[in-house]
This record gives sequence, C-alpha cells and structure tokens, in this order.
Amino acid sequence: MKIPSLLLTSLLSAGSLLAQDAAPIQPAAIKNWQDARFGMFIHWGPVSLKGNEIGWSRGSQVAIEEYDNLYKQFNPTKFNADEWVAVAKAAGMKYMVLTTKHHDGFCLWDTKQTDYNIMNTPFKRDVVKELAAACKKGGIAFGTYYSTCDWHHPAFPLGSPGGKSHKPNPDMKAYDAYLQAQVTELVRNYGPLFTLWFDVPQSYDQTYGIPMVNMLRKLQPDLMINNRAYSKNGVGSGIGHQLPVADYDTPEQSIGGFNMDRPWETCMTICEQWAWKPNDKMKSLKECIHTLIRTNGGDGNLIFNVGPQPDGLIEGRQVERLKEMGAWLAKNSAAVYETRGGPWKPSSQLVSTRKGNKIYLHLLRKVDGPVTVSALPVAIKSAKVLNGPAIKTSTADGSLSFVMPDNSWDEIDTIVELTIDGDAMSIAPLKPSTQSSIPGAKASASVIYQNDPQYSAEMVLDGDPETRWATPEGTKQSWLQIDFAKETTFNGVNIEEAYSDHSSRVKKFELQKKDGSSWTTFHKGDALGAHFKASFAPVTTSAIRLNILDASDGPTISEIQLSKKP
Ligand code: H79
Repeated sequence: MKIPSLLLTSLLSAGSLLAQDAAPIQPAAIKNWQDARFGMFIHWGPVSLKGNEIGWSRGSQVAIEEYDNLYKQFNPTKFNADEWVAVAKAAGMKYMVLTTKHHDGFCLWDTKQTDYNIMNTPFKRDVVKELAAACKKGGIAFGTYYSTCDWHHPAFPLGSPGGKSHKPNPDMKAYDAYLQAQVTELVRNYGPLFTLWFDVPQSYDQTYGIPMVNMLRKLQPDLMINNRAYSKNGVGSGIGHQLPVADYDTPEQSIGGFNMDRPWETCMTICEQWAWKPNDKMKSLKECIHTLIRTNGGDGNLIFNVGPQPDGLIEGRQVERLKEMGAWLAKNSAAVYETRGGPWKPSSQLVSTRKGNKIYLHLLRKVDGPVTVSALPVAIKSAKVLNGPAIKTSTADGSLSFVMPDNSWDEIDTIVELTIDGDAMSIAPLKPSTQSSIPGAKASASVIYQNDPQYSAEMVLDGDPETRWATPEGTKQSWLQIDFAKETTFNGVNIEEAYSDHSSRVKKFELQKKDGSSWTTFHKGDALGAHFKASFAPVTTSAIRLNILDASDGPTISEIQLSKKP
C-alpha cells in the first residue's frame, strides 16, 4: 500500500513527538539549585532497626516476612526534626533530601495511598511533615527522594531481592496511578520542594515517565527532577546506565566528570552504607572535603548521605565529622557557594571554582617548588591565598606559575584566589597543565584502541585528565611503558583510570621497573580506579611499566604521575 506523503510526514512527526522528553525546566530553577552546591541526603526507615541496607537487604540479608514487619517496632522516640536541620546547617549544607519511600515501599509520611506508612507504626508521627516544617523554619531547602521502583507494592512487576523476582499480578497502569498520587501528595502537602529525587526506574519507561514529569511541572514549575524519573525503551533503569532525562544527572558513589553543559549532583555516603550500620567505616575529614571540592570543581553539587539510627538520632561521630566540614566551609565559603566549576578542568592535583571576577584554584596536594598551571586568557589583577597573604604570579610560555608563600600550604585544600579583569564565566575550559606530567618522558603501549592517535599512550603524560590511553574492547592483558629522559628516583605513583565510575576495569596489575633488559615488579595490586595512589621504597630506573594482568573490559588510563616524598 502506498502511504500518502502528507500522512507519512505526520506519522513520522507523531513518532518523534513520542520520542521527545518531558518539558524543560526554567533556567532560574537550575541556577538556584546549582548555587546551593552542598546538601544532605538522609536514608532512613524501619530497616535501621536491623542495621542492614535499605531496600537491597529485603529478601537477601533480611527475610521478606521479617523486613515487612519491622515497621511494627519502629519507634524513633529521639527523632527531632529541628536537630537534623541544625546538623545540616552546622555542616554548611543548603538543602536536605529524605527517603520518603525507598525500594522497600515503606512510606515515611501520612499517605492516603497505602497503610504501609509511618502513621501505622508505634511512632505515629508524620516524619516528612515535621522535617519539611523544620527545614522551612531553619532556612534549609527540603526535597524528597521517592523510589520509582517498589519491590513491595503488589502491582509493581518486580520484587525482592533486588528487583530480581516477578510478582504474580503486575499492573503497571495501577502502579503508575499509585506513584502519581503519591508524588502529588508530596508536592502538594510538603512543598514547594527543592527536588524530587527518583531512583531505579525499573519497568517505568517514557510512556509513563514523560506524562508524570509534565504533571509535576504543572504542580510546581520550578521543581528540579533528577534523571532517574524514567527509563527509555528499557535503557536507563539501573544506576550504571543513566540517561540525561529531566533536569540533572546523578553519579552515585563517584565524583562526576567535568561538565558545564548539563547540571549534575554526586550522591555519596559519609560511611559505606546508605542506611545506618553499626561501626560502618567513616570517611576522614580530608576525604569528605575533597569529595565536595572535586565535585564542585567539575561543576556538580554534592549530596552527602547520613543514615540516622533507629532511635532517630544521627550518630555522634557523624555529627562531629559534619561539623568539621562546616567549620572548614565557614572559612572558605567564598570558594564554594554560588560558584561554578572550572575554568581549569579537574586533575588529581587541583580543581578550580569561579564566580564574578574571581577564580579559586584549589591545590589538593602539596607541590615542591613553583605551582604551574596553564595560563589564563585574561589578565590577573591580583592573587592571594584565600584568608592569607598576597601571591606574585607570572605568565610565560603558556603557563601561569607562582611560589606559595611560606606556611601557606593547607593539609586539605590550599585555595588561591585570583581576581581577574573580566567575568570568570566567560573563560572556556582549560587543561590544568601545559607541561608533561613527567618532563622529557615518552610513553608507549602494547595495544591502542583502533590505533587511533587520540588514544595513544602519550595521553597519560599530557596533564589533561580528559584525554586517555585506551585499549580495544574486551582487552584483558596489556602494558603501558614510560621511558624517562634519564635515570629517575621516585617512591610514589598516582594513576587515574578513566571509565571507573562504578568499578575499576583493571582487576589485577603490577608496576615494574627496567632492570637492564628485564622487568622487575616493585608493586602489585588489584583495582586501580579514578584516583589510585601507592607509595613504596624508593625506585631508581630508566623506565617503568604498568602491566595489566586482568581486566573486566579494555583498560583505559587518563593520567600517570610519579611522586617523590622525603
Ligand atoms: O538509595 C541509594 C541506593 O540504595 C540506590 N541509590 C542510592 C541513592 C541504588 N539503587 N540502585 N543502586 C543503588 C545500585 C545497586 C547497587 C548495589 Fe548494593 C550493589 C546493590 C547491591 C550491591 C549498594 C551496595 C546497595 C547495596 C549494597
């Protein structure tokens, strides 16, 4: 049959309409959200009684029957919303997002859509209501996390453990109605909200998601919605494969890459588990601040997670750590809030932030001798250590350099404030350094992805974290060699592995030095990852090899640096 061309055109455009995304948000809402830069994530629910992970432990570490009855004992008598808000404020956080419903389906508010909620616990208090009110009173923006998937709800097709089982009577239309009624309650009764933070849109694709987001847009036009609101044709339902849907991206437990074009927020835990776990391993103050600053330097927000205890208190040592972050931020607030990332792209050594005519260069590792970065395309009017003495800078051969005044190095983050002639936002992204990370050295490799020069071994020495050496897909074994200009002594190495957001591709490696005509191993390891560091007894040699012995996919490395510490 011949289809008239007019009809064909309208069929095609109907198709492309279907493929479109939800309505975009107003730019002012994005700016308001980005200006905050730092927020608190709270993962809480009856599962805190067990100390296991929220959602994921249902049907694995905790039997489903037991998990689903925990709410009957949930009585967090020490819960005080004003105290949580005070902790967030003391940490220097500007917003707070609470798990109103996680994958386990339990609701922390007085919802009319299910009895499986906080009003039917011995506690009988609407936690979301109290927290929203405390945030409003305390001047902290309030947002709600709402799990798109629901392994407890009978109409949702998938169940525990981890969405791997199938329910007998799935009904996505009924589940969509439930979800829409619940998020409407959240926005209407507890809003306006700073964000609606969806998670794991299993089974929830664009046919449900686009109308749902557009419905929310009508309810609250400036509501920031994250990219986990819906999947597309089955893609983007996990956290490993995220799509740029709705308003912002959400790298999880990793710091996102430099991106000024699309808003993003790293979500990360202060300990290892999202929900409270006794004696969970907690990050050091330096790790906490570096997480925040590296995120801001890439132009992202950080939402930093605590899991309150079953009694309603945030663990004392976590409160202390957050207060330490707040004390640091109180001194250095100019270089964080309302800034954007860049102009220098982040490297393992440094990141930068900017606003107005100021650029803040954050030096995350002490440098012996002068600090050198690639030159700015604008004149510098003045330079100083933030809260410290003036600095004399000089520009030559495409590099900006200066010597830090005595005693100005900070253990965590040494911030240099540059006042420039013009608007810092007008500067296009710069590579951090114009110099080779190991002057005079040459790099080579056993294999190169498609023999493409843009993935050559030399990329690991160019000081630009966005370029990388890459190997063919599926490569398990490969080596990368660096030949020095002369015999060199070092006792440390930094390696930045690209594409290691969720886990390192490298699974087993060794570092070798050249010994005449053979190679001797001086360090062995398993994973590398985005910021690998190792130190060892001093090594003196004319060449080294990173010998990769096993990998889950073709290894790819963006930078290698050597260090020599006394
Ligand atoms: O709510 C938090 C996680 O529960 C949720 N997103 C953040 C904000 C999340 N959904 N999917 N995933 C995380 C990816 C799954 C990771 C897993 Fe695991 C690895 C599941 C089981 C092993 C993380 C670590 C969850 C339990 C242990």
